Amino acid sequence: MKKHILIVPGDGIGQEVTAVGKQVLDRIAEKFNHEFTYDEALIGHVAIEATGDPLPEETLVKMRASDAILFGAVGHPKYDNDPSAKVRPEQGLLKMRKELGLYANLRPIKLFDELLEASSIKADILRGADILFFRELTGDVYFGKRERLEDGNTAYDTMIYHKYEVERIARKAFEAARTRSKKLMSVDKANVLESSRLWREVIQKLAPEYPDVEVEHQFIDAAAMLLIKDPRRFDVVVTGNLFGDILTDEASQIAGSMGMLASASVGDSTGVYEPIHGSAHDITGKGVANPLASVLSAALMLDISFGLKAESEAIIAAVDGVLKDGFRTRDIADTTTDASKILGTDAMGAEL
Ligand code: GGG
Repeated sequence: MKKHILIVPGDGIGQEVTAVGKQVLDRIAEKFNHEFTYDEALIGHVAIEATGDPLPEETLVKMRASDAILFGAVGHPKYDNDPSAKVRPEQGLLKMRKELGLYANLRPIKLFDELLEASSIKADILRGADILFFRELTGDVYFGKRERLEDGNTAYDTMIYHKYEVERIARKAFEAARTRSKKLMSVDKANVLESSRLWREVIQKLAPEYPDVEVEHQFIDAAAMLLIKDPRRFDVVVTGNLFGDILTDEASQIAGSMGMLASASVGDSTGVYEPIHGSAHDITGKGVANPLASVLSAALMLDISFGLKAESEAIIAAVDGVLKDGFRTRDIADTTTDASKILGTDAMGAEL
């Protein structure tokens, strides 16, 4: 199979982990006799530095021309302490999602058995947890009107959802639930927010079209609590952009570390595959970042965008293999880890 993949490392550790993700794609191409060609493009802080724009037009053109995108992360600490900055790395990420119509962000919470002890949650309530989040990606406060009033002391963000936006992601989640345990949890804040009442109404109206799927509604606060208390109660979860952003970071602790969680953003055009973690400037350049989320994102790409199931499974098996062999990056190491098996980014990539 011939495919053209755009590599968009972005900022911070995005550069380091995406390099490993690409190496793994190369190994798969060689092993399974595929031809993957690559191009590279800028986004985020590195793009602002080079062009003044967090998502330059040239990057968008390359994105549209590719079969899939392996993405790293965006962000830079200098903007965190400068609330007045008008141009920010994250704007590149949001514009990319909007321009490419990437409305569904799939975040599988896969717990490798070897990492049961690395999790912040007790192993006995965790064993067997397997969750697939659908985070809506093109609506919510991320895209609603926002403003700081002239007095400088008042600000607002608008949480906005349209029926069609809820419907299209809900359909994806219902379809996924059909292939799994036939249970769908929808998370909202319908006791307070009007946009959540619309969200719930749309899900309830769709439910009769999927009579084989049992639907449960949870408020975001209750869902956040249940996720820690009883993670096995969750299977397929559909939620909005903001709640999904927060809830999946929480869920990363089930998998042992943010460094283990891959994601796929899909919708109207080219799919984007990226770790859920950000640019992590505190560890950038130290060579210690966990590359496995990028590697597992490459596996999602092969499965979802190219339909290469065996190749995707080969990557997951390789990750499982290195963990079984005792290798860890420092984020997933614990007191029982053999110090000689705590690897840096590149060394972990080389073991795969
Ligand atoms: N790879 C994910 C990433 O770069 N995250 C940084 C970020 O700004 N995330 C906000 C979001 O995902 O909405």
